[in-house]
Amino acid sequence: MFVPNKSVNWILIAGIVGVVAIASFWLFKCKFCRGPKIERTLAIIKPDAVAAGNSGKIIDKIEQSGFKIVGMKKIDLTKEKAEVFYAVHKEKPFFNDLVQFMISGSVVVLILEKESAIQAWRDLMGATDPQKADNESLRKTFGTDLTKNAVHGSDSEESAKIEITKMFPDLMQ
Ligand code: FUP
Repeated sequence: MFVPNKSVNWILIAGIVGVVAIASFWLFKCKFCRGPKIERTLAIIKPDAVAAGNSGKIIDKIEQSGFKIVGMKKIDLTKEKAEVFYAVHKEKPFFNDLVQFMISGSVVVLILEKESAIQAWRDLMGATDPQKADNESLRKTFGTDLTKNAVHGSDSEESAKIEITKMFPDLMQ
């Protein structure tokens, strides 16, 4: 609202600019200045790695990399459970082979916790295809091919929540 007196106009403008500047600063601060967030992710040591006796070495790597193991159990997935777990890939040509592989032996499922755990665990796993994964990664070290790739990890906050609930239904999150 402008009033005839010019100096009052300037005071008004300065006030508005000030309020906008302070609001922008706090918005920016909220979005960009927050430290990394403590997250939980679901990890699976797949049947190839368990059968090869590599689960201990993988758990060692997990602990050396600063993850806290919040939950861990060795289980045999049923066909139904594996199908539900990988339902997002239902239409893919590799779906049946993937499900068969996941029920071919025991798996170790873990809940891992750390700052930015979802990305940190995916970095430690390496690329889906062990041939293309970084040298130090778990998939490069323990995986064989696109299906027998040793480990699984959630790919987002949303899927981490869903996957943790699927594998640890009794856990309060
Ligand atoms: P990732 O998130 O790295 O586990 O990879 P994707 O979500 O793309 O794939 C899920 C799983 O499907 C992988 F672990 C392995 C399997 N897969 C195959 O078996 N064949 C393929 O061609 C692609 C993926």
